[in-house]
Amino acid sequence: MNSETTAPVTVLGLGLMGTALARAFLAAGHPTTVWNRTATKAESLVADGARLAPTVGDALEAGGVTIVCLTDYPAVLDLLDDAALEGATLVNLTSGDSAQARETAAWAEKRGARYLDGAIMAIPSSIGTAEAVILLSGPRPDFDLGALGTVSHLGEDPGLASLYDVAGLTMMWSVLNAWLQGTAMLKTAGVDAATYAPFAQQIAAGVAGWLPGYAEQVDKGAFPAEVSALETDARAMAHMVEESEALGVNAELPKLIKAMADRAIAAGHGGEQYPVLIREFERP
Ligand code: FVH
Repeated sequence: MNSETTAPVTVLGLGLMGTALARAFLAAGHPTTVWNRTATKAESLVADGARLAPTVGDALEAGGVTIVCLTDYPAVLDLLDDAALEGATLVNLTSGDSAQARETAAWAEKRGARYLDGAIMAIPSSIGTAEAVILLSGPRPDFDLGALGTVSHLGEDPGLASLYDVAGLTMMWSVLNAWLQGTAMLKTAGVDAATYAPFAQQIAAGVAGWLPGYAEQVDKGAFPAEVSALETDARAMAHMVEESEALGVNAELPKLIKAMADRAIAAGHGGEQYPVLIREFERP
């Protein structure tokens, strides 16, 4: 056991995720104090060596870092409103948006706490493995949460972890929706989801490989058509809409994709490359 894993930690909130966090700390050797509104949820952790604090105040006094993982930010404020936070180090891993994170940081700092906001981009069963991505933002941490997974500090702005979280969720659901659209189309020809999945996986991996080059174009604000012009892409998008309608499957996503490209073309960007659509995404 190294000195970092002997650092005490406290976990407030023992839902599915909070329990996984506390279990990973215990497994790594951290002296772990836990508290949950419904105390019975702590039983198995206590059996594995966690200390159950009788009150939130007692939990906060246990020393070290206090991880907060509740349903939402109102629950966090509700729980900690009457607590003595002077000198505490809080890491709030509850999901929310960047405005909530910044407001909660200001609220906690006013009460004398050091506050980091965070986001967990993982499911409970992956906590404690390198696959679990934990994002932190706020003051640079002088503690180690490596027991939980792959932890990255994104910067001083406490809203950053939530912003990355929401950006990541947008990517995740967009990819899944695109896969489901293709699956619905192929099912009409008797191709099942499992047959299409490896093909879709290959496309997704290929597209992922374009991102660094496309990011360079976005950052420079210059979109030379090195591979394909947007107006060429738009012709393929028309096939996607027509095919969906002809097959009698949902055409909302193909229409949305095409409508955004059409607007950019109407604004004079038809000869540029796809990432020029950032202009559409940047608009309210
Ligand atoms: N589970 C997951 O896969 C996702 C992965 C990505 C990140 N999320 C976020 O993590 C937060 C907690 O999620 P969870 O899955 O642990 O949620 P639950 O199992 O529903 O547990 C909720 C805990 O919050 C406690 N709680 C709620 N309201 C209050 C309150 N007013 N005062 C005190 N505690 C409160 C609740 O207590 P109890 O009902 O057991 O007494 C649970 O401990 C969440 O932000 C996800 O978006 C997880």
